[in-house]
Amino acid sequence: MKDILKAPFITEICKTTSNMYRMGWDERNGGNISYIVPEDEVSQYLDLNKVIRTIPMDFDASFLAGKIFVVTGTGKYFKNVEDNPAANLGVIRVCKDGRGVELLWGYEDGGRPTSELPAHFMSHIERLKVDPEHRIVMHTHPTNVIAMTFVHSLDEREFTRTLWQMCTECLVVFPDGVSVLPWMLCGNDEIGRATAEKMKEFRLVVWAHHGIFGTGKSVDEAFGLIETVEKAAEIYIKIMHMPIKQSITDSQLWILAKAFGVKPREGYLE
Ligand code: 2HA
Ligand code: ZN
Repeated sequence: MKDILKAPFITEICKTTSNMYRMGWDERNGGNISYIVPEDEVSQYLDLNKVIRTIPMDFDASFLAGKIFVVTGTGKYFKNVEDNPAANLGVIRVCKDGRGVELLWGYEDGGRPTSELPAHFMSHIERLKVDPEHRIVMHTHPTNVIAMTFVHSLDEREFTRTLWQMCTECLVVFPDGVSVLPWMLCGNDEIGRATAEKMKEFRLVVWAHHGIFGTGKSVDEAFGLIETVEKAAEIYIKIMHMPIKQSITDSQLWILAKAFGVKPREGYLE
């Protein structure tokens, strides 16, 4: 067996959590990541017949039965993941009946997966239905995105349009737009279901006054989506109380979409 601490699926998450911490998005235990790892990759590092313990769940994830994930631990700090991945991360496999997960590695101090596991798993299910190559759900607390949810309409179309107008890259990076949920209690099935419902159509879901969920085929895709939204939100927060002299028009956004071969979400541009 190879050393799991050198496995790309562990080192990549370590680097990413450190990076996100340094972005200022993941204070204390804020944020969580779950990442699908193909069985033939994990089996180079772990004996898949050795289950350390089974952790029950009170929602049905049978669609994901047998799938293996790296998941950040509940109460753990992104700041600390890189120094001690075995305590802060777990490699888990969804049970056959979808009512629990088997711990294959990690959570060494008796830990458990993130409190947002329902939102993660339900989102994975919906994203996999629309994109079989989907692999990652990333939740974080980007400062300016949260700020924007206090001063901007939470209407998805309006929110997306404002972000698109903030920098030229945005429409190209997320032509499918950004979904927004109003404030809800976090860490339960209800917000998990609401998030997953949006994930049928969006790769990005903002939780008002809380943070954002980004998804993708790779860590880079999910992170890239979130950092682009956060950059646009930062510009919005910087300029919103100043007189605007000029901005990007809808016809310019159409020119951009054509040039880059992207399809803006139907009905979002005039
Ligand atoms: O894990 O971010 O939403 C802490 C959180 C909960
Ligand atoms: Zn959160």
